[in-house]
Amino acid sequence: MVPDEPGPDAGNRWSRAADRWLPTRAGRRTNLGLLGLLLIAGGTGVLGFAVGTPTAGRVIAVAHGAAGLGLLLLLPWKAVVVRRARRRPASRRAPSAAYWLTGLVAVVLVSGVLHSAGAAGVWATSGTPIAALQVHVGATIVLVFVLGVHVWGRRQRPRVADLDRRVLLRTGVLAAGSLALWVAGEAVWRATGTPGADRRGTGSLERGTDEPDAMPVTQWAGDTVPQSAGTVVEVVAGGRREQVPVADLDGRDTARALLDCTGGWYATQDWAGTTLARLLTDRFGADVLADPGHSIEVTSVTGYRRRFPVRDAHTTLLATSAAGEPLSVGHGAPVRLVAPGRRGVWWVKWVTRVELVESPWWLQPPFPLQ
Ligand SMILES: Nc1nc2c(c(=O)[nH]1)N[C@H]1C(S)=C(S)[C@@H](COP(=O)(O)O)O[C@H]1N2
Ligand SMILES: [Mo]
Repeated sequence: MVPDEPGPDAGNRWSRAADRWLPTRAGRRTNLGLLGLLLIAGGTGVLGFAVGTPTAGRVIAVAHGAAGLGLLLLLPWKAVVVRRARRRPASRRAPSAAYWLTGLVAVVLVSGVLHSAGAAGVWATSGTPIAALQVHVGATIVLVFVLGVHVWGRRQRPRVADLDRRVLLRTGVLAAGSLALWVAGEAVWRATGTPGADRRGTGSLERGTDEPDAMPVTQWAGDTVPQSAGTVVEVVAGGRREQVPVADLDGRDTARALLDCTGGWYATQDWAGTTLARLLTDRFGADVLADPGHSIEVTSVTGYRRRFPVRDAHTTLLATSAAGEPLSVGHGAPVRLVAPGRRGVWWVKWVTRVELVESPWWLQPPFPLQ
């Protein structure tokens, strides 16, 4: 690490010793490398919440972890850039955004590593532990704003010359080094037997498989458990509508499926209810699902909603029970969606309405707004 210098006097002994050992060619490429890693980490972080399938989820989670850890590899170079900036007259020095940035990146990195180690909570306020992952996401949101300010002030346009062979080679070395750090981290979790060793590909930890009561009750940002949910589901397609009593949905179809919450936990249950395909085709005929450009919108009594491609209709269940017991209120009673292969945010609870709509499923916010 770089010894903290007292001021702009560059000539002292520490500084000269450091100059000899530290990388000499630090500069815009270091900054571009850091920005690239941050963008990869941020992008894969958001994608990781959207993707629910194991293989894609794993690739994204590994890229996310490696990009985050890769920042550490560029630290010695960045230290030189910072040291140089500190020698400039005070008026031209980095404003305090840079210090905030350093602190925030540290919080994001440490909370990310804690989560991957399997830490359930980092501290408790009034008995509810705040998950490391919540700190990670919260600090990232603040980081995005501060980083925006910091980068905007010192925009550096990539040049064609940045694509020479040496740079490509270094990029490869950085990528390999980042991956190696990630692998080393996993090896440590394994060797020490931390809970993080048993993470799912998405990074989630197991909580309450085959025991719905032990499974966490989780709300997406801002939604709350309703006082009461109706006992009828309104089913709509092509201008026709039917009121379906929830009792009619009981146990006609079953699925053993895994709920993986972006909050960092997962559980597998035996769910029972009725598939969306059966619900719709029984009432409106087989043709109702024929157009692949259509989608199925599932709405909660709270207003929370998600739209699904019609191809999902055969695997997606309106479930009324888990592990042979009726759902609890927290888990979506009397009826909730079970969407195998999709992250928890898609599993709409307290369903009141299922509608076949003529627009495609991707015409919706990537995450619920409620
Ligand atoms: N209506 C509604 N459904 C919802 C949510 C919500 O906030 N409101 N949260 C979703 C999220 S993020 C997850 S992970 C699962 C959690 O289901 P559980 O509380 O039964 O464990 O429900 C999903 N369904
Ligand atoms: Mo979730």
